[in-house]
Amino acid sequence: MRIDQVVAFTAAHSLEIQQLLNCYLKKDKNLFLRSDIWDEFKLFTETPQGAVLKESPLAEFFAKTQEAALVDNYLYLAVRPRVASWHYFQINIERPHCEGIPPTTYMRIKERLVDSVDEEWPLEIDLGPFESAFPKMSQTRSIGKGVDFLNRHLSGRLFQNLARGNELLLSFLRVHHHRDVPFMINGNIADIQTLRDNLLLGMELLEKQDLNTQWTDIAPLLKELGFEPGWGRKVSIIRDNFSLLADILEAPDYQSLEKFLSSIPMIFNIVIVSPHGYFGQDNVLGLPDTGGQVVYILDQVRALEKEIQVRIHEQGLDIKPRILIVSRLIPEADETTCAQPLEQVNDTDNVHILRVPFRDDNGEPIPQWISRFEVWPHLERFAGEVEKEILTELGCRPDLIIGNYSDGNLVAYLLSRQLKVTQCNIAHALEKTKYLFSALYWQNMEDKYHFSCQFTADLIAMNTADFIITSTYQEIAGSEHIVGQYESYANFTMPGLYRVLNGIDVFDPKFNIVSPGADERIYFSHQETSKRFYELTSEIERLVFGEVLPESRGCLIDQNKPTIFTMARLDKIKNITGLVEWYAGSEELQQKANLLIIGGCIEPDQSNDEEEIEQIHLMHALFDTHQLDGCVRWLGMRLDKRLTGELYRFLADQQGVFVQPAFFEAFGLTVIEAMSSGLPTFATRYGGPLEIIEDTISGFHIDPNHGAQSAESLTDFFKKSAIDPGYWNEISQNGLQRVKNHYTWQRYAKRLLSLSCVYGFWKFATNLEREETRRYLEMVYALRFRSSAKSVNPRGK
Ligand code: UDP
Ligand code: LCN
Repeated sequence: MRIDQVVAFTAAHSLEIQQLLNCYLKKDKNLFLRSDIWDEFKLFTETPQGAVLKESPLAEFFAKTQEAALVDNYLYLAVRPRVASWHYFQINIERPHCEGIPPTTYMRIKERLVDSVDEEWPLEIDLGPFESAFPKMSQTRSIGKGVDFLNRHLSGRLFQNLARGNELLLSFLRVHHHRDVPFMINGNIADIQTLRDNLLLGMELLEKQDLNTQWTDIAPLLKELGFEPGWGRKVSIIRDNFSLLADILEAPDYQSLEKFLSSIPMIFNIVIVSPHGYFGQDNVLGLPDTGGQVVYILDQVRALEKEIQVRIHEQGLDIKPRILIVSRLIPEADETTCAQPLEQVNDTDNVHILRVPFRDDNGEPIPQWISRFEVWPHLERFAGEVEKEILTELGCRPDLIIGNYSDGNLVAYLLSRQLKVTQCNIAHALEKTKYLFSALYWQNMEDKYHFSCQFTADLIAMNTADFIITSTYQEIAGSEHIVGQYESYANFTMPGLYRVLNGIDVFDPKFNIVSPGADERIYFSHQETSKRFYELTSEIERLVFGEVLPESRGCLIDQNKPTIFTMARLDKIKNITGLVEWYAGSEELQQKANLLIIGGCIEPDQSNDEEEIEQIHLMHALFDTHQLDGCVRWLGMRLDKRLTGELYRFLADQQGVFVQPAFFEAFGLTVIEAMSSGLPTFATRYGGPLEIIEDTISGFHIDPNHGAQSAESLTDFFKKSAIDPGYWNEISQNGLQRVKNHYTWQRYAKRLLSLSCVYGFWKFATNLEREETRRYLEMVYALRFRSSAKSVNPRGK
């Protein structure tokens, strides 16, 4: 898109453009979304006056406009010519002329739509100036591959001045120890020359040994040369690491640097913070605020523990790694274990859930569950108590702190700041892009959602994190027409609160895509019959085809039809009621398949979550209005994980499908669970599934805003499968393969641990440089976050 051409074209066709802009004026709206803008533009180009605009530079300009505001005879446009690149313009309607404006002006215009007062000096939070000296990537295809860039940059920068780079590496090797036992090098290596010389002597010494000789057998000799444990458990590994370091000291390259850094023993104790919801191993999934994040973390810790154990073994160390998942202790925890202060995680050696309560003003534990939107006033006190608990539990500082979701990331920030430990963030789902105009109209939503706290917490935590991992690219920077979740924090305004400029830069090398997997012991192909949990079949038959149960509604009369299956928490955004509506609206689809829903509960009074209660009522109303009791089965219960896994396969046996109809899904674990069980999957095109599924190859994208179309694509699929029996299988196999190639926990754990080592070194190397940003954000925390958090009136009071 060439802006000069747009400007010239506007000047040359002012009459037609004036007519186009009048179409927007006639809409009697002052804020337009991308689809509104583009639909109107297309309509106009179908008219005789508008035809000239059809193939013009203006067409691309309008196609790339994400948002527009109409104020005082001006159309203001936020244009996104490519991923993560924004430009702002104004066009005068009476005398069409297009000119660029700074982001501040655009935001000021938007503020006027909300507050009629035009505030000249609102609080502006701008991180741009702090970051200007920091290395940033420039190509959109590099986004999410921060560590590759960082390694290249680091090796280049550190060794521009080879002597300084080597000194830095030497001092880094000195800091490693575990409970006062030194690793890597000792005082016998006082300078870089000695390190070089002794590496050579060490290699000579190792040449003479059998490759399988153990560290312990040669430790005294190597110690004398200045080498401590950590180089490897046997001669072959030690030799590789010695020569790797010798190469780096001589002529560094980024691949060797990453490999070497990843081999240094740095990570033994990890703290994973996930305060809200019910964090437990049983009976929690599907409860309000309790879903994929819990599944993710429980699978993540198993994979991480295993990988750390492998690494420690290879490093020749005898250390038992420890992982603590820190969550909230909920005294009134019903049939869950959330009232237990410490719980071991199943199938792990040394992973525990450590629960710490939220407290009221008198210091008493708050007994009941608190919505994730209302946790804010409790987090600072919670972090203080957690700090003490983890130090007692571990007996030392952790080596890495991983935050989860906005609240966990804020607590991870507070802990990392106190303990001086590497901070990693995982968003899971940022709320900002889930709700339309959530920043601009925050005041209207404040009572319910408290976004003033949440977005401030996000800004602080994402800028203090040493690194951030995301499940997909689109989570960071979106796609051609969809704004990324992180990208949406770059420039935004919350009128009356603050304006944000350069809130986050998605070109920052701190971003890395590390996608999760699905537990392979539970979610595997329906064709792997020897592994199947057939003992659960009769229970599944009862659940799917049985009589009405106290926790169910509807009975499937024709049991020969395949099943359309969906499972999610009953949040509005999951749009399960939407799917029921599409199904109810298509006679043809009803003839082809039944519908099975797992989510929420059947009785509204069993829920304490407003949104869930609303959805329960809506679901009953849909059953009543469309008389769905004979073809839709709704199970309002929480199934154990094995049962869920076998259920996906049971439905695949009958050539069913899985549907994920959410208005927005950050990643979508159910999508990869279903695909890895062999169920062809139809999932929303808004969010992670857009990237997980290759449309029409390994599944299908559906548009939650176009229900009839989605129902039609489901109907087509069943029709096509009936004509061509190989079709169902083709999609099923491609889905399975897709997950196998891209979404596994083993790959995840290896990657995350390597990243932790590289960013640990990066933090060490650049610690002072980010001090200014940190101090600035401390001010934002103290002056802005705290007062917003105080204004939340939590149910705990
Ligand atoms: N889940 C479940 N029972 C339910 C609802 C969900 O077991 O009633 C599980 C599901 O198998 C998946 C997770 O909860 O592992 C939901 O994760 P997803 O990423 O799909 O959505 P989230 O709930 O995190 O938004
Ligand atoms: C939260 C979500 O909303 C899902 O989209 C993710 O799959 C889940 O967390 C795990 O990251």
